[in-house]
Formats: sequence, structure tokens, C-alpha cells
Amino acid sequence: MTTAPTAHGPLDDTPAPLSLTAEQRRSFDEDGFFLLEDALSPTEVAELLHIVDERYAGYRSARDLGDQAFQMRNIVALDPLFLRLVDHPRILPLIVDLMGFNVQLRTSHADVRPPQPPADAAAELGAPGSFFPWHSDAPQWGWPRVAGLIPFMEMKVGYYLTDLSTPNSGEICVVRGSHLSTQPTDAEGQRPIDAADIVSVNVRPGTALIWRTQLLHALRPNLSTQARRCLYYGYHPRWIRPSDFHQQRPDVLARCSPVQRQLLGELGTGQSNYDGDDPDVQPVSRYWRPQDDDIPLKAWAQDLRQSQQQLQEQTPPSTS
Ligand SMILES: O=C(O)CCC(=O)C(=O)O
Repeated sequence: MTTAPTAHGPLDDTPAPLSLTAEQRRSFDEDGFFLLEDALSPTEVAELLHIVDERYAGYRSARDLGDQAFQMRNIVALDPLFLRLVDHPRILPLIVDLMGFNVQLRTSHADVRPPQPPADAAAELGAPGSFFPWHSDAPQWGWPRVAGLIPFMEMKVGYYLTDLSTPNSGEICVVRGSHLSTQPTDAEGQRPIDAADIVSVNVRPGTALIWRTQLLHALRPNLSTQARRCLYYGYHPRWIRPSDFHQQRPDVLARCSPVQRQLLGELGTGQSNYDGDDPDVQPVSRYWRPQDDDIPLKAWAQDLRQSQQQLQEQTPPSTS
């Protein structure tokens, strides 16, 4: 069986996971995704929906959007509530387990998909020319490939804020295991996809999808009566450049914790010592060679692991 490269870090020295279960590990490696129900509480969902709706209403009237689907990018800079999700306590340990601590945000977006006309259901799911064709996320001209496959370059967390439990409510569909395929297309641009591998993410509000963005994905039309609203946060290693921003605004950074600043692409002392101590002769980027204060997520993960170990040591063994 083909196996998927998983972590960005020393492979022979992988520490115990902070939160990832063996089944989540298996799913992420073999299927390319897993679901986490109740990742967000009903209160969080309600608060986030409020912000999405407020922002969307503003853009809808200012830009005369009508009922077309709309995406807001770099939402971490739009509202402190969106920023808070970048290091959500239920999700951050999973990100560190899956990608390591040398990571940052690549993108954050909110997607609003109002109800669509029934005609949008006529085309085959993800067909070329349909409203949302099959694709995997990639920069212009694609990722470099290794033996035809896309290496593990980034992951996304999708947060679903509206009820998607009914088919054709605008749910995302992923092709299970497609990160382990060369993803060929035929002369018409069709992708030979086995219907048995298509997983429709029909979930309740508050569910998170944790997935490799190499996975082929498409959307089913939203034939429900309410707009589908969801959020996506993409993470990648710090030595790649983000897609939504060069640098976040000072007022956004001012409200960040050190870990959030790392995730928004900032450096610690590397800010004033970006090229190292010998910049004329041996410049070295602190993104390429971070020091610990550039990546507070490293200490955060160590502290969490330590407190988990202490708790385990203090817990009396079960007598049953
Ligand atoms: O779920 C959606 O609306 C779009 C998801 C998507 O294509 C992406 O995040 O790359």
C-alpha cells in the first residue's frame, strides 16, 4: 500500500501525540481527512455566524452581490472572533501532531453559498464547467510532485456553521485517498473518480473537517432554503509563503498572543535579526532557521505535553 508522508519534522524522533488518536492518524494518512464533531460549541457557532452574516450583508449591498456565492479571505484580520480560531484549543494540538510546530497560516476564509437554482444539480458532481469542479488546492502551476504525487504541503480545517446533514445543502465532497493518486484527467478534463470513494461531508453545525488539501474536492449544490456558511483555515510550514497576506496589519498583530503571532507569519527576535549575526557574509533567514523565540508553538507543545504527562502520573491506575 502507498503511504502518505505526514509530518514536517524529524521522523525518527516523533513525540507522543498531544491529542491525535490512532484512528485519526490512520484516517488522515490513508483517507486524507477526518471529522471532529462538536469542535465548536453552539455559542461559538452562533457568534461566528453573527460575524459572517454581518460582514456578508455589508459586502452584499456594497458590491451588489445578489445571490452569488461569496468568499471573504484573510478573515483573521476582519474580526477578533475569526482570529481566535487560528489557535483554537481543540484544534491546535491536532495541527501540531499532524504538521509539527514550525507552521503558520496560509489562508483563512469564510464562504457563503446562498440557495442555488435546482438546475445546478443537473450537472455531474464536480464536472468541468459545473459550478464547482473537482480540484485540489495548489499555487499557480501546482505543487512540485514526487513520483507523480503531491507531497504533504498543507492542511486545512473546515468549520461548518450551518446544518449540512441533508444531501444537497452545499456540502463539500472529498475523494477518499486521492492524495495518494496522481489525479489524472482525460482529454475532456474529466477526472476518473470511483463513486465509491466520494465522501459527502453531511455534518451538523460545529463539526470540523481536518484534511489534506491535496484531496480532490468539489461541492454539491445548495438546494436548501438557507445560505451555507463555513470557515476554512489552512496551515503550512513557515518556509512557504502565505497566500492571503505578506504581513498582517499592526492593529491585528497587536491583539495577538505570541503563538498567534507565529501563526500569522511573524518572527520573535528574528524580526530585528532576520538575516542572522553575519548578514553580509552568511545571511540566514529566520524562517529557514528559526530560533525558539520565533516559534513559541514549540514551547507551547512541550508545556502541554509535560502537563499531560504530569496528569497521567498523578492519576491513580484503574482498579477494574
Ligand atoms: O467548502 C467550500 O465552500 C470550498 C472549499 C474549498 O474549495 C477550499 O477550501 O479549498
